[in-house]
Amino acid sequence: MSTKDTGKTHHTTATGVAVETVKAHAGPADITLFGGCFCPFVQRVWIALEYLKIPYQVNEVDPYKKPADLLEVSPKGLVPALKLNNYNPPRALNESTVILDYLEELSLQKYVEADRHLLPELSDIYARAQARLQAHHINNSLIPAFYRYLQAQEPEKQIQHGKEFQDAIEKLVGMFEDCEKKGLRGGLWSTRSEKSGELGWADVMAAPWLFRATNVLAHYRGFVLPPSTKFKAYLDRLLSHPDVKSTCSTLELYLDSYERYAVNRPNTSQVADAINAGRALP
Ligand SMILES: N[C@@H](CCC(=O)N[C@@H](CS)C(=O)NCC(=O)O)C(=O)O
Repeated sequence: MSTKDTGKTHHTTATGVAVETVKAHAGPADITLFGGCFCPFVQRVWIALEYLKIPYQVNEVDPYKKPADLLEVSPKGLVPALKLNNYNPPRALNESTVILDYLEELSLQKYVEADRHLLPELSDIYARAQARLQAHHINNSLIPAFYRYLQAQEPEKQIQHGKEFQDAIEKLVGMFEDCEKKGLRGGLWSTRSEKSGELGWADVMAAPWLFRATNVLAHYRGFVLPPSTKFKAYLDRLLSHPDVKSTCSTLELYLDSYERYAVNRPNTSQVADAINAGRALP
């Protein structure tokens, strides 16, 4: 599929349900989230903040303009970043996966009453390791395959990378099924969580790209999700989860924001450059 470059670019303010969430978190809090509404790395942190019920303030910034307050908390000028205002002077944190670790630990230490966790109980170290293994696969295979597929311009490359992305989803499904068979806590995949709406580590890690597969990849690459009905049911549960939905903007925002990737426009982003150069993602 070839896409015409109409010059659309990323949005800088959230739309739809996500605007309400931004408004609800406009006041000062111990944690400031530096985020951009289109960014999937931001969305995973945002979902975690909502789910773990950790108080935060949102500061919507344009990571391509690299404002000084963003560079203060994120050396490469990437979002997401956190400013921890309860320290004097305030402290900073960046890298979505490291931020997720921090938030999970913060929920165990400080927001105990919410009793919400993304990883299995501390005592089940094998189940925790499995959740991390799933996250490793998401970060090292599924996410790079998503961008390779979206940025590929030649039809044969699109087919090749589309297949890689599909295979990465199927491998994740295999990992979920394996954990379920072993009776390990595995987030929304397991039937146990169907009713309780318990989000897991891998759910939060992958949700933003699975969501963008249903809109951005479907639109620009004609992507069709794996035919497994169990996966479809899982995805429906994931994308309709209140803490995922509350961070989602409207379709137009994603289609506009990802045109740059779909036409592989030069100087799109550090992520796009890394994919084009065959380097690891920033
Ligand atoms: N490894 C980083 C990646 C974050 C990232 O690439 N964010 C993009 C927005 S989706 C960004 O800030 N891009 C700015 C740029 O490319 O200069 C993480 O996991 O937090």
